Amino acid sequence: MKKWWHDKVAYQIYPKSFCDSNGDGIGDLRGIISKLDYLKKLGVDIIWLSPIYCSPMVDQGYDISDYYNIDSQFGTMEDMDELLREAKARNMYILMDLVVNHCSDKHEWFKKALEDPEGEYADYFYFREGKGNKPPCNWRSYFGGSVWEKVPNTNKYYLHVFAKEQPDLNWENPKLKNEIYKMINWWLEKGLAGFRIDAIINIKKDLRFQDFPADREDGLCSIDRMLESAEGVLDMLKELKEETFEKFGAFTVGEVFNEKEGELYKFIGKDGYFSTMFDFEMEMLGKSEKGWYDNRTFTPNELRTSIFDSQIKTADVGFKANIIENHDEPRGVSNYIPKEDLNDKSKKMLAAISLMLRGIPFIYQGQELGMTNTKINSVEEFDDIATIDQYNVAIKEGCSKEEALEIVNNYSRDNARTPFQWDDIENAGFTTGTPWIKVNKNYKEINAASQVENEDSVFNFYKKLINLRKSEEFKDAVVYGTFESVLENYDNLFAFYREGSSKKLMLLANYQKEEQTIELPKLYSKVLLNNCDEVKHEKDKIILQGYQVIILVV
Ligand code: TEU
Ligand code: CA
Repeated sequence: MKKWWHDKVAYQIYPKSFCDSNGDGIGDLRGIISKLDYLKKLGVDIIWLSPIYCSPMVDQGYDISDYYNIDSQFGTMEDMDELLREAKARNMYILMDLVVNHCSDKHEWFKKALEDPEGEYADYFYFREGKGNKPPCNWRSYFGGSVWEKVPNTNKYYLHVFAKEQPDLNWENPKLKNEIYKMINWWLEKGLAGFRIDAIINIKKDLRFQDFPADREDGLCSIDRMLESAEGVLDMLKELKEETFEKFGAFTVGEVFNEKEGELYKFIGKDGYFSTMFDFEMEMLGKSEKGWYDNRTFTPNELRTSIFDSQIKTADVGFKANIIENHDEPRGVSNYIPKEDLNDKSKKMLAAISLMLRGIPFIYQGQELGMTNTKINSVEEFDDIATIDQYNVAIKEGCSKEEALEIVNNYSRDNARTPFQWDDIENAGFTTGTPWIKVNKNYKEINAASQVENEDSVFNFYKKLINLRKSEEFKDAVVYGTFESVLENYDNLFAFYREGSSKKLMLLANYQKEEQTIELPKLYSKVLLNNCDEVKHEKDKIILQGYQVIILVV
């Protein structure tokens, strides 16, 4: 059955870094409102806002101290209401970030819990007795160190799988669950279209709180061991959906890592817990559980296999949400294209591959301009909590300072968080004040103002891809059509068909700087999109230039 969101294009805004309307160096809601027409021009329908709730910003808003209010640095509830109205007037939909695995240690629930560690509110969290002088078990938090933090003046500890300022909420407690449902419904009644749902698999814990074998010298184990052994998250997700999203026909996209084999349909199948969930296969490629220092590079062939396998696995189940980057990742173009080959041509190729896949495209702010990783020159310049941890992990594992710095430059979440590059005036037009995080030095070459004007820009290539997806003629193939990979015997070639009930398209991408000669299995009738000036032929063969991508009607 077709759903209203199947043919939509989504866009993630990281509010703090998008557009500052009042010169305090921090992006805000009025800044977003002022750029809705820009997003409309690109072809965006659905906008996901990273958290704008009240927050001490230890993890940039993913630590929420009040779910019912807007943090003053982003604006007011009136601004939010206006954003909802202005979006609606443009047939656009707003999603907020739903961060309910944990809250902030400054949330009133947690403050009350600390005041009375035996009382009602302690049970909104996981307060547990230590083992002698030691915490209840040896799990490592995502941001380093134990997941347990001492509750002052007791032998108890509270659980935090992220930072210690992000205590985990106890989803076993019906009172807590009902508070969360109430809050979600309150927002949906206000006119939100839905949510992006943060770290949702984490809500179910292995309540035995047992040790697992240590995997680093710190004596701790990856939190993934706990997630693998926890059972029952599916029941929680079902109830969550029934109590909230389902009643409103809300659109939801889950941040789901490592769902268990064969359970995909429960997440995004016909009666799935979510509308869709992110496809993280390409993001996970080469990543090591040991830390960023141990990540490995990968070849275009490996990338192809990971993307195509995921397309095939999802085909009969539902739609995944396709991304090449987000606020937790380095910039896609920097991550997936070798430095020496990074140019508009290769950026467009990556764009075409991503947007022509079956699924819902999510574009991260600045991706449509081909924004790149930034350069971090010293430890003092990091802002992100994960980056600081990973720098220390690298040093502990024997990397030199220079090596550690290079590693975090490659993977830091700060890469995605530098200000949006609007134009070539000071601070890239992001703010008239001092930006909270440094602007990428390349804003004079890469910015929206020049790209919107230039027919050949990365921006306009994205726009063409979006138009193709939405066109009456080809929507059936691009949105609803099947995915079939071909020509897999060629190296560094991404080739696939998208076939609808009447039209069949083919994408061909030469993922290398050298040209490559291809023998097509079928004749084509038309070139719909090309990132080069021409399609070269030699008899009935096609010669693809380095990083050329073409979309054909076959
Ligand atoms: O991310 C969940 C998550 O698993 C990440 O922490 C991931 O491990 C990390 O980014 C790797 O560098 C979500 C949010 O997207 C992230 O921004 C938050 O920090 C995190 O939850 C906690 O809310
Ligand atoms: Ca501001």
